[in-house]
Amino acid sequence: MRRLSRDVDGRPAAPVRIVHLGLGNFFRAHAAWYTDRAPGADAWGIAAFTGRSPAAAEALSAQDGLYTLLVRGPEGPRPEIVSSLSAVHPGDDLAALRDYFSRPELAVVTLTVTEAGYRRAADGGLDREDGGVSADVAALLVDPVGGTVTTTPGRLVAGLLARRARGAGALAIVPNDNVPDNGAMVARVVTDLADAVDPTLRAWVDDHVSWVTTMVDRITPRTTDDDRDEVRSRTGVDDPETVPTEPYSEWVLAGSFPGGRPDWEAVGARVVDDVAPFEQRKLWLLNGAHSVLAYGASILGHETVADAIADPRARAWVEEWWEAASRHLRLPAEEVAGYRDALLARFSNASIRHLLAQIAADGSQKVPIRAVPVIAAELAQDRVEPGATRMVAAWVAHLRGHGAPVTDTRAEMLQELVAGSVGDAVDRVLGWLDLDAPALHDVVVEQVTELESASGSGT
Ligand code: CS2
Repeated sequence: MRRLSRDVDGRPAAPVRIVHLGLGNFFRAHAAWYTDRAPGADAWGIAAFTGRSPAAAEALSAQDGLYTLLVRGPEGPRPEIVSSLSAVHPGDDLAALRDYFSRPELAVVTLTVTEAGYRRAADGGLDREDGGVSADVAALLVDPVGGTVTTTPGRLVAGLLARRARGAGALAIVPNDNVPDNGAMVARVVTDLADAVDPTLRAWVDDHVSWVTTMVDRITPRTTDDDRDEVRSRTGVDDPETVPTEPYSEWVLAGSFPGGRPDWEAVGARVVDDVAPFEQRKLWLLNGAHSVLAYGASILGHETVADAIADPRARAWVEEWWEAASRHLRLPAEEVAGYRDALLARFSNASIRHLLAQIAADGSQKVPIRAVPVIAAELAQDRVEPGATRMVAAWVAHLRGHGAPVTDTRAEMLQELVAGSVGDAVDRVLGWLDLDAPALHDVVVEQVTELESASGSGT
């Protein structure tokens, strides 16, 4: 069976002007795909560093950085080859990372490291208690040009130190993770770490780094054998690095690019002054509904988003959640209605096997930003509606052992929060979420109790 190679399948590798951290499926279906299709793509190569799957570096390098995007839409699956990865490195190749950062032609650094990857403390700043963070600070204090770092803020500071040492000029840092105001968020953790390592670095960073804020969207699950088989039978190529995705895609960016950037707008990205309305629309309506389903519908026994949304009970939970969230969006009602219809179609796409268990992971990072702003806005209007609180209730039931398995970087702390009676668990979780309003307690306790009995009955 044939393997991909640039001699046959793709364009020649473009010179590296973008570094990416976190080479997972989402990046390959999103920013790498926009970069590949942008006019002038032959001048914008990406050097990508793996995150949680270092083996991908070897597998992708063996096929010259090329991979097949399998776009699964209503007209059937459509394979597309993406050529924008000019080099792929394991995440611990710090020599390569420092080398790219010290090149003046490097203009953009993109990130998809998941919400947990930024190592934030509860106040949004860098979590100095995190073992990886303190090890990175210690390593860079001892050896700023060669110290071994592992966290995302640590790797960025190591890169920026190398860039400053070479006088290589300004660049843009572009986080592509689902966190509100993600440009300011990454700026904060990186400058916190920089301050701890070298107090003179902040002034250089202020002058040389542009923090770009984004909203990103494309539903991209993990690859299955079925995806690889589909590519094999349609193209005659054996591509273990196939990435399945949906046809829909959105990328909204705000911020400057002092070293230039690919013409992403020509292929559908939007550059705006304020990302916030887009980000709330997407985070609350899409990701919020995802979390409602991940916790709630997995308790009903469903495995994927498409299965869950076909169940009238789970679908009603999503609609109720949307009713509550939509009341607080700063967007025209027709736009919200159109977006909700589109979401129903996207969630119903059964050719995408999007596992609820995958979405359920890292709830400690997701629930606070997906549920809390909506519940708080409801409380400010004296409303406590079950539609708004169900995500939290289902999360509590999930943490207490119902539905999808618990995978969370803060699992131990969460287990302590939900121990004991339902009432105590709800109190502690609401307190942890800074939602102390007494009016919420009874509603959430009733919902958790209901969900736990649904789980027991297996319906
Ligand atoms: C999902 C997202 O896993 C999750 O938390 O809600 O990955 C979602 O699929 C993407 O944000 C869609 O753009």
